[in-house]
Amino acid sequence: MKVALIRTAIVPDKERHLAYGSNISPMATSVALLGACLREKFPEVKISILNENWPPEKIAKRAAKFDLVGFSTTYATHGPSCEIARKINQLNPEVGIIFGGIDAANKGSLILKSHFYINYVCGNQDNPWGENVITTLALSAPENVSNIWLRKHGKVIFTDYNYDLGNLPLWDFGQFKEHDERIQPYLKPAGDWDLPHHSVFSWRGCLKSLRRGRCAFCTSAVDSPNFMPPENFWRQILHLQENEFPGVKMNLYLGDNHTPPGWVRKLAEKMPAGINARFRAYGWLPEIISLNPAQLKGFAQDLHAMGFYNLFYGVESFDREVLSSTNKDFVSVPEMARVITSLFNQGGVRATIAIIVGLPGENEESLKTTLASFRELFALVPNGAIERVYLSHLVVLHGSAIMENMKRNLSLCVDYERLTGKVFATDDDPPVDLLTALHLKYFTGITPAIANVYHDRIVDVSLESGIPRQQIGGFEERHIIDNIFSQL
Ligand code: B12
Ligand code: SF4
Repeated sequence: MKVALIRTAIVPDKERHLAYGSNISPMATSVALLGACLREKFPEVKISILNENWPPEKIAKRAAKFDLVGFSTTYATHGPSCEIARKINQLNPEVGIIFGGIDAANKGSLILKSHFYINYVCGNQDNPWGENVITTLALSAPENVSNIWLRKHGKVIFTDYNYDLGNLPLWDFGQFKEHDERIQPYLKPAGDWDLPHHSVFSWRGCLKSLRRGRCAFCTSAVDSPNFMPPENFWRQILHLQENEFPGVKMNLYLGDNHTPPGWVRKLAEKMPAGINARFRAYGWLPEIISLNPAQLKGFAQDLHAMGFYNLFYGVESFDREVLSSTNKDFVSVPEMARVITSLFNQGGVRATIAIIVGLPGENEESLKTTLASFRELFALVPNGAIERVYLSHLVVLHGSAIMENMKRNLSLCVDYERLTGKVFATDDDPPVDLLTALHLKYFTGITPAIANVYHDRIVDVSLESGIPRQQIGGFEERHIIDNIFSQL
């Protein structure tokens, strides 16, 4: 058995700013981990992680020589992944092809119904996880594999799931093609935001979603929390240090949906000697503001002790009504400023502020509120406490409540069909710019022109406040395409 894995690359787009000095993706943890799971269970299986930066034809040609090919995708790489998968199938119809990752997990059934050359999709919204899937699929009959979508007697079905994070093997990037070349830029000193970091994780789930429900744009809350034993987390960090970054201070991205203070305490207690790493991570503001000053100080000290230098806050909007229609809690600017200042002064932890333009209910007034509050926030916190702005326009994703609301709007569906010739409800690869425009038309009071003006103003406030341009960016940090909207 020979297995190839690939994390498909996004198509380069000069307009899109990701908030780093480079838009090149580092080697991806999803496929590194899946490769390690295969290696641990079946040392005899030949595993290769293909280089996503090769031309699609080369990827397809190489992949066609394997028995099983696993694609790790996001919404931005679904289309190109399907295209490569189709070519692989043309070259060798015997290859089994599986799609995985949160985007695929949110539309497993649609993918199999739309693309005959894709055989399986891993996971669903609650359990997108692939460790068991890839290992069992590599060596057993698909019907015995849990947590996948597959075709049976002409029907698409889903099998069930169970997994414990305590069982993970140690992983690294050793199975990636052109490994040495790809790791090279990370082996010399670089600024904190020059290169996108390699990611690690310590738990799965989202407490915000459990306690208050999902944010309306979310596709990746994963309801059941599953924590890694803290000792295992640190063992993994030491493993990366010894195998990938010897003698180098690692700059890592803790990809956990957020980092609860109680969990930070547990990680800090178990941190071993000899860790040479810095981390950025996500924070959930409504939880952090509920800490009293002594607890906040303890949180800042724990973060500092572990080398956490930046917390990312999904603020998204400063307007109460927009937040409420997005199912997010309102946090006042002074409260936000208090937390950011205290973590900065007591632990040297800086902040990333995320803002999304064009959420449900957005209008010019709400954008004015966001802009004014954002400016006020900068005025209230010490210089340097905010070091990055993650600005995006709304991207409507499969699996989100926003997408479901849009599917229920008949006029919107008619517009969609008129412009694409496809049925919205069954399209696994809807054009993101069209969805953004349709959402603006039916669920907000703004046009792309207004959204783009406020986008530019938010960039300007950030620049005036001392944030370098390369530290301003986001999911789709670019102007919304106006001409689609004018056809609606
Ligand atoms: C770290 C990270 C990044 C880093 C990537 C660093 C790296 N190369 O590793 C950077 C900053 C570069 C990045 C960039 C982007 N990212 Co990102 N990123 C994340 C983040 C925070 C963690 C991902 C991670 O490493 N998790 C740990 C691994 C082990 O888990 P995993 O990826 O989920 O994989 C597991 C399962 O999903 C499954 N699985 C995954 N792939 C496969 C494949 C197969 C075959 C199988 C069987 C299973 C399987 O098995 C794995 C193990 O259980 C997630 C949010 C999150 N918390 O998940 C967003 C996230 C994945 N990113 C997202 C997006 C959209 C992007 C961008 C497209 C943004 C943009 N517009 O440009 C780019 C695209 C990059 C690309 N090449 O595709 C979205 C995807 C949303 C969606 N529905 O598609 C997420 C979910 C954020 C969000 N909340 O919306 N990202
Ligand atoms: S967007 Fe983030 S905080 Fe909101 S439900 Fe999803 S994972 Fe949780």
